[in-house]
Amino acid sequence: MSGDIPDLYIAGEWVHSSDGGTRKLINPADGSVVAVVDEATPDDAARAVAAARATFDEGSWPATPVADRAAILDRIADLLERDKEALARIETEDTGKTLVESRIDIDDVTSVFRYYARLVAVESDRLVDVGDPTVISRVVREPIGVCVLIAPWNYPLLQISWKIAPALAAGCTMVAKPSEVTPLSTIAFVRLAEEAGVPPGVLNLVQGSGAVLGDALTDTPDVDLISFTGGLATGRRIASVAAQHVTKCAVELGGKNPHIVFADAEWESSVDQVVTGVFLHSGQVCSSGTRLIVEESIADDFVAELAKRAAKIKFGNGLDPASETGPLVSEQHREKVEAYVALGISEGAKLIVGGERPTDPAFANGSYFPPTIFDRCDRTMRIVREETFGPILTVERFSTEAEAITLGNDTEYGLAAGVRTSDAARGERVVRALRHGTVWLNDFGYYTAAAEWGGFKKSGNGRELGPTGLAEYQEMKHIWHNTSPKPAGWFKGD
Ligand code: TXE
Repeated sequence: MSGDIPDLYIAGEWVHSSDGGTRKLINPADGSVVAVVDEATPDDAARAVAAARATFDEGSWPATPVADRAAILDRIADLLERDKEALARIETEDTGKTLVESRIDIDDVTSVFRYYARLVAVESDRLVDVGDPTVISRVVREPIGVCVLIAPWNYPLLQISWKIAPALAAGCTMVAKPSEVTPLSTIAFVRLAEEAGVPPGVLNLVQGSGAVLGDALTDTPDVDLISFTGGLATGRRIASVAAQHVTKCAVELGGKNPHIVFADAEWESSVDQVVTGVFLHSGQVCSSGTRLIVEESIADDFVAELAKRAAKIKFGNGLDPASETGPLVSEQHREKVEAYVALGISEGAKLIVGGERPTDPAFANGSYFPPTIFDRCDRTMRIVREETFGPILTVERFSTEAEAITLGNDTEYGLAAGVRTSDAARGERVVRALRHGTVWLNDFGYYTAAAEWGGFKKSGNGRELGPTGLAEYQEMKHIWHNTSPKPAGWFKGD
């Protein structure tokens, strides 16, 4: 990772970029250079796809006994535990998130490998009774083939592990492409996977600009599945390229997530979780609770309390244990967030806290932006409709349950939502009425490897995690075995 050690992994070999290209990675906490990594060319990407194809078609991985594949996943999990501190530090320096968050991420990554090691080992074929005792009919699962796995910058190792773990468990081969902004933890991970015994050609790695490498990775008949997490515009483009080859394409495209608070909700946990739900990782979370929808009768007091707490959040270098949240991922991203703040003001939303980059010289070299709250918002505003991916909370108010549901569903996205009420029956009604892939009732932000994750509407299609997250990487094959063949008797031949 210094320019001397190669960072691309193709057909079991660590190699430099074929044109010698590199990229400098910047620590968003202080503007320092964290590393210089190889930047793949389209040719490198095409070679990686070819390696994955040849390994799938000619190699032994797809037919490797499930128990052996599961053992490799478990070994990867062991190595993740061994290297947790080093990986967490890499993640913090690359993304800016606090070390505490990075450690949680690495634990979650480990749990995903453990989960799929267990799940794949207990999966069984399905026998189907066709009503003829001479026929054995069964549905078996087979690996889908060559997978291209494209991840974003906000949870780099976590999000690519939701793809790599089930793909390996299923017996697929793959090309992983982390975000060019934060590839370091994925490079370190692939070295662990190699050490754990993943055979050459099964897991290939290229990094670099998606715009440059995209076509080589996606516009090809050699790929059987593309799994993408990132922005809506990129997801649309990849899905349309995939459609030309009828390549299966699973996309997770973010959200604009409502957090609905009824007047009877428990006060302390509601205030605390609304703040955490939107300002954790400086709002750079696809399931961030960025739209507060609060009952009119408590709205003034509730928002005043949120503003007080938001103003006290300590942001700073993620390596400093005193920091509660880190900088935004890059200067470019900070400019995007600032543009949304300006837009909110011009749309007539009432800025009540934050909104301006810090003037303290201690933050001069980093991409810091404070927790920001806009009150008096309505759903016609772009600040309420678009994913800002920054520490911005918008506040809308409602008077009836029906209105809360209408507001909560009035978004083109549908990834996640929160509902807070002490009335269990109402909670269940509202949860069922919301069209979002995950809904938390009196909680926010939690997930587990064993439960599906993904979105309704423009938040994407397909699911990661849980049994469905493994099924995405499998084809179902129906085998009809007649143990006592006889003529069909359809055509008489006379
Ligand atoms: O995402 P991109 P960006 C949202 C968030 C953010 C916006 C853009 O609102 O501001 O998306 O972020 C690769 N073919 N989310 O620019 O461009 C790219 O290299 C193939 C939501 O980072 O979508 C990277 O690896 N790949 C989100 C990945 O796609 C291409 C998390 C994501 O990049 C490509 C992050 C192409 N043509 C941002 N173009 C979430 N859903 O969690 C780019 N890429």
